[in-house]
Amino acid sequence: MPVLHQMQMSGNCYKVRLAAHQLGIPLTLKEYPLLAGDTRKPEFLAKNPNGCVPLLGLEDGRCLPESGAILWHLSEGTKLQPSDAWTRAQMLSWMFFEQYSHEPYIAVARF
Ligand SMILES: N[C@@H](CCC(=O)N[C@@H](CS)C(=O)NCC(=O)O)C(=O)O
Repeated sequence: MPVLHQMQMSGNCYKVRLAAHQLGIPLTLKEYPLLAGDTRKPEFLAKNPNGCVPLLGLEDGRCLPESGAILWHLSEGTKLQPSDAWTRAQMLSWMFFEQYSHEPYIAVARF
């Protein structure tokens, strides 16, 4: 089963849990307490040199950071990702907007 390295209070991690739940994809959750510093330890940095969660660990050992990339990977070929090229580009447009214009201002302020 894939492992989601995550923080329960993180909106970026919530997006991944929500999509996986809607798709019926079971995930093992590995929690990284905010102030514990575990995302700065060599074991974690070997998986994601950027030192951030969410990080999706696949059963074959591959690791995928960045919530948008994880959402894209999980939703590939499912009802959550359109098949039409234009609509897929619109989906990406909203995902880039969320990361560049929403997350740093609204989500971080809320946090
Ligand atoms: N663009 C990244 C942002 C990841 C990010 O900022 N993660 C935060 C939690 S939301 C984190 O890991 N903070 C802990 C740390 O930096 O040690 C994504 O969407 O996954």
